[in-house]
Amino acid sequence: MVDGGVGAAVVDLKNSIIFGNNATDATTRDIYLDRVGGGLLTLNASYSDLGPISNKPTDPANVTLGIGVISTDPNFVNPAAGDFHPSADSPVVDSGTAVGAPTHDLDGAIHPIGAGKDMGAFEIDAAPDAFSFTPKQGAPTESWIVSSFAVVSGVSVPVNVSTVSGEYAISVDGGSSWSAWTDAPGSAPSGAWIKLRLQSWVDFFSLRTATLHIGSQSAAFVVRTISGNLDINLDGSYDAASDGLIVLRCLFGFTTQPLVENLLGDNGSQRTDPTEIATYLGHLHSQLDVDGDTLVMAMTDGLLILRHLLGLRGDALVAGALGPGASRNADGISDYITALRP
Ligand SMILES: [Ca+2]
Ligand SMILES: [Ca+2]
Ligand SMILES: [Ca+2]
Repeated sequence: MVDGGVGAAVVDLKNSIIFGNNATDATTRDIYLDRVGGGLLTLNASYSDLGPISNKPTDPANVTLGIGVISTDPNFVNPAAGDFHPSADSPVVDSGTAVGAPTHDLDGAIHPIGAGKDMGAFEIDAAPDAFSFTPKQGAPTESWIVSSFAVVSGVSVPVNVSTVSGEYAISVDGGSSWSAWTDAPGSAPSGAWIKLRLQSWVDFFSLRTATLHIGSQSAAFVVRTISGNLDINLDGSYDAASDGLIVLRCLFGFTTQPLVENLLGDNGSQRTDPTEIATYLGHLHSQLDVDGDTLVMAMTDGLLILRHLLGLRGDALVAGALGPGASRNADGISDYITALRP
């Protein structure tokens, strides 16, 4: 309430927020002006967010709403709990003026942060740091693939989170527990971890992308499906005597007809042209490093695949067939090859 007595009273409002207030004469008024007869009362406002003004109709005060005055909910973080920091998407952010403003806000932050000074007592940082996701190669088809997590940083208030073509989950306890997966917009505080997931494509060697938005930043999570499976001759089954031996011959350097000679039989193979098979194996090549030593070799990877197709497991699978730098043990190799024969 501004009460103008006899004489002249001039009130200047700048960088101020007066909202959600209950002024004297009505519950829906934020500012109540009462110019007592005989006095002069002037309200000049600029760069402020002001709710409805009650200007007593008899002898009204002189009100000037100048540049930068808005009347929109400032969207405080939690006013009921006494937190009057504006939210990241508040209209007061970057809408104030630095002219005549103090150098620090009520928290001690130095003005301005972002594109300009915020109205009100607090200067928030609503611009998160950039983040990114590592692309995923060789993902199984039609499966949920989960990204690494991004950390919300560089902000002093919670920021909006949303996704396109994916689902996200948030942890606010350093990854101990996670929210349910969702594609609905939400928000996350500074320090939160956010991971993204998407459903990989049904086809081999095909990309699918989901995007996560954290405030003004966004990053894509790109997932490419596995290049193919071990049904090399495309007859609907995984067989040592055809698929396994073709892989082994390929890794020994065979091309053209010797690659498939006497291995296709008459069993309904739909991929029989040696050039087509060589192209298919070329796509699959990097995924044939089944022992995980970064090399694709006939007498290790090729033999391991052949043995797996013959049904060998454990020591019988890997004996004498591991590269010196193999990073997978028998179980790991078996799991890896199993994924290639879904
Ligand atoms: Ca600002
Ligand atoms: Ca086959
Ligand atoms: Ca290898």
